[in-house]
Amino acid sequence: MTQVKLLAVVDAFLQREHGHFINGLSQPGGGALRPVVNPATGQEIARVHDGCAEDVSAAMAAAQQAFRGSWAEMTALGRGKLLLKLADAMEQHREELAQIETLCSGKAITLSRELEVDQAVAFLRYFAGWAGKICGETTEISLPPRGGEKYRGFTLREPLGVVVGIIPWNFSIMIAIWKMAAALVCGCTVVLKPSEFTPLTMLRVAQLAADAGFPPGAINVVNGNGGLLGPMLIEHPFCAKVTFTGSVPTGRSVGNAASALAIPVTLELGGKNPALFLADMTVGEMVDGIIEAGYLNQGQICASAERFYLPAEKMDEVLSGLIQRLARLNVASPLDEACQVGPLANKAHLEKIQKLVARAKEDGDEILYGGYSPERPGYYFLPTVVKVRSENSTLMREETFGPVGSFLAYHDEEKVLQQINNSPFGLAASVWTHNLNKAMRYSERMQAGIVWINMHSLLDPALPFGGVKGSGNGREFGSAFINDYTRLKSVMMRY
Ligand code: TXE
Repeated sequence: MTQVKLLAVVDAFLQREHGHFINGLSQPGGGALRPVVNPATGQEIARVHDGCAEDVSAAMAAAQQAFRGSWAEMTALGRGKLLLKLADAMEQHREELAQIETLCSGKAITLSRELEVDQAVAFLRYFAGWAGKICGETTEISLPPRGGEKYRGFTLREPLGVVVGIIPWNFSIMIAIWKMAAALVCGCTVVLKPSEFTPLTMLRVAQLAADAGFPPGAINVVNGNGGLLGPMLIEHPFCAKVTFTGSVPTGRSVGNAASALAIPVTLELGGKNPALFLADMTVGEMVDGIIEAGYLNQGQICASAERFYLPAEKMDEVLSGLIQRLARLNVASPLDEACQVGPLANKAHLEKIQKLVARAKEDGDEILYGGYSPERPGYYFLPTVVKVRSENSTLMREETFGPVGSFLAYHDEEKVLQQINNSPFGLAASVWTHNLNKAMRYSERMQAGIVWINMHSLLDPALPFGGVKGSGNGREFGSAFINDYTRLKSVMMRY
């Protein structure tokens, strides 16, 4: 066991008074104190003041002032350089950020280091590379030149303004960085609203950004109750764009609130992602693939697979191999570097998963492994394997967002593709096979924003990410993000 010792700076940070980060300064605010609970122990580790209307107004005003002033006056390359400086600072504070993240979310420390910090740094550097490359185009104008005059047209890419970014608890740094870096490199400024469960890490990142030279107001963080602050932020007159990642019901309400005011909105919501294994894969390859697709970070990844389709003739052998592998995983404190199964992120989430598994039992699904919390403090739930009765089982339709794989055997690839697409959601999917022809054809037919072939869950900043159907709209990353954070202005001239 290699239990990580908390850094002195982490202890000191937890003991500070926390609230918001507005106009370049840490501002506790005066709202009620909300406890931050370590999901590995159930113990309170810090307290954060809830925001109120005054905090929202102050953050939005600071962001608007920076948008019109210091941030707009900076050159595009200057903005890119600051993003690179923040990336360097996060790298230097890697362990500190990773420890704070693990304490708030229960994420295994190795994942906090590699996914939250290292990946956030990679995304920051990717977006920084767009600085100076976001531009319009010049176009020929076809108006008749009656008196010999000529025309020329061109487009300008203008930043939208103040972007409100609403962040979930599953990747409190990385998802915030996706939204923040994309907005900033386009010339927008941001007000971030972290999840109530993970309010600390972005406060620390915002301070690192200020220390790196970001002007006051470019990056603001307001903490508190999402149901209260969300509408205030979206309806604020300075809000020019909303970008949200989180649950389907909250996302719908955010989408409705923004659309009612004609504010552009990007929604990255959950779903019920499928993974299809074709019969040519070996049992070992299928087991490895299922663990990668469904059980990383206790399944708390929006792109994780929850519906697994296995060839009927191999189903029993694969499930028995999977159960043997899951049984060997190390259930441990997330501060243990050998931890492979940590707690779920919060009590409410644990209770939601417990209810869904209880409903599955009532439905007549077979819980082959797990399905309960081990005897230890904190919000643990064992990796769970469920052989579902049919595609109509609750667990084939409702997102658990947890370590609960639902398995259905199939006999006919054509029919299973129809079952896979018969879902109101479409964030992510994967197909696993050595048959290139099938891999290409099936990936084209699967209804999802991203389809992986022989892999699952891994994202790259160069490849757009976002859902189809009920899983949201808009695309993050690639060049696609530019459309989401800028608008085109046309200029036409006669000479
Ligand atoms: O998510 P919410 P919650 C799933 C997961 C979990 C369930 C509820 O199954 O058990 O959702 O989690 C803010 N206007 N996912 O309640 O509500 C909120 O403060 C504007 C899946 O944490 O989606 C937080 O910052 N904002 C998911 C953010 O929205 C509002 C990731 C997300 O919270 C708001 C997280 C409102 N009316 C949970 N109400 C995924 N698929 O990525 C809340 N918020």
